[in-house]
Amino acid sequence: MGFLTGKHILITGVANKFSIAYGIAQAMRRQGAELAFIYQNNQFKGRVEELANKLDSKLTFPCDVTKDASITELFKKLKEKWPVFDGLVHSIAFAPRDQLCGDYVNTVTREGFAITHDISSYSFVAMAKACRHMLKKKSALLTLTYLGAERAIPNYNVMGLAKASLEANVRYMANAMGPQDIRVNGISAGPIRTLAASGIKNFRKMLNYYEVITPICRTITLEDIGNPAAFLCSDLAAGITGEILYVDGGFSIAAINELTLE
Ligand code: 0WD
Repeated sequence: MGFLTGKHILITGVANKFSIAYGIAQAMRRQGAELAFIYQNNQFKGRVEELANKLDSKLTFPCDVTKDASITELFKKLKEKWPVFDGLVHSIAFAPRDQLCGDYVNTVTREGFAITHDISSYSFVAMAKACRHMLKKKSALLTLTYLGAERAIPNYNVMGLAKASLEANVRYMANAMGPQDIRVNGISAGPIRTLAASGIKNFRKMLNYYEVITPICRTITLEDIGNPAAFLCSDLAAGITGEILYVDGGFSIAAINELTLE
C-alpha cells in the first residue's frame, strides 16, 4: 500500500525515459497510483506505450495541447476508461529553438512569445478546463516550472516569461478550483538533462556550475522530483495548494558557498 493507492492520475509530457514526467510516473506507481499517459503525436506513440507498460498501464492517448479539439477528444476517450479520476501532471513546455539563445530583446518575436506562452502556460488551464467535470474531490493538479520565472537566466529568455505566467496560472487555478476540493501546485525543478533541456544553449555548462553552487553539491535526479510530485498529488498534501515547491537542491536560496571561495 502506497500513499497514492486508489488514485487515478493522467501523466503528460513523457517524451522518453529521461523525461521528468517519467520520473514522476515511476514515483507515483511506486506509491500505488494507476496511471494513464498522453503522447504528443505518432512519433512518440511507441515509446510512450512501452514506458506505460513498464508501469502496468495500457492507457495511452494522443493529444496535442495546442489544439482544443485534441484536448476534448482526449478526455472523451479517457472517460470511457475512467469516468472520473484524481489528478493530472502537466509536464509540457515548448519554445522555438531560435528563442532560446542570445540577447533576449533582440531574439524575442511576437510569434515566438505567443507559441511559448500557449504551449507552456495556457495548456495547463486548457486541460483543467476540459477535465474539471471528471475530477473527483481531493484531486490534485501539478505542473513543472523553473527558476527562470523569477530570475533572468541566460538563454532561457521568453521561456522565463512563460514560466512566470504558468506560476500565476497555478495560483489562479488553485483559487478557482479550491472550492471544488481540487488542489493545484507547481514544482520548480533544478536543471536536468532531458530532450527539452537540450534546446537551451550552454545547458551542460549550467549543470557544471550548478554542482558547485548548490548546497547539496550535486544536480537533481528524476527521483528527487518524482517523490515530492507524488506527495503533492496525494492526500498527505491536502492542505497545500497554489504553492511552488523548489526541488533544486537549494540552488535558489544560495548566493555563494565554500567551494566558490576556494
Ligand atoms: O532542466 C529541466 N529539464 C527542467 C525542466 C527544469 C525545470 C523545469 N522543467 C520543465 C520543463 O519546462 C517542462 O515544463 O519540466 C517540464 C518537462 O520537461 P522535460 O522533462 O525536461 O522535457 P521533455 O522530456 O522534452 O518533455 C517535454 C515534453 C515534450 O517533449 P519535446 O522535447 O518533444 O518538446 O512535452 C511534450 C512533449 O512530449 N509536449 C507536448 N505534449 C502535447 N502537446 C506538446 C504539445 N503540443 N509540446 C511538447
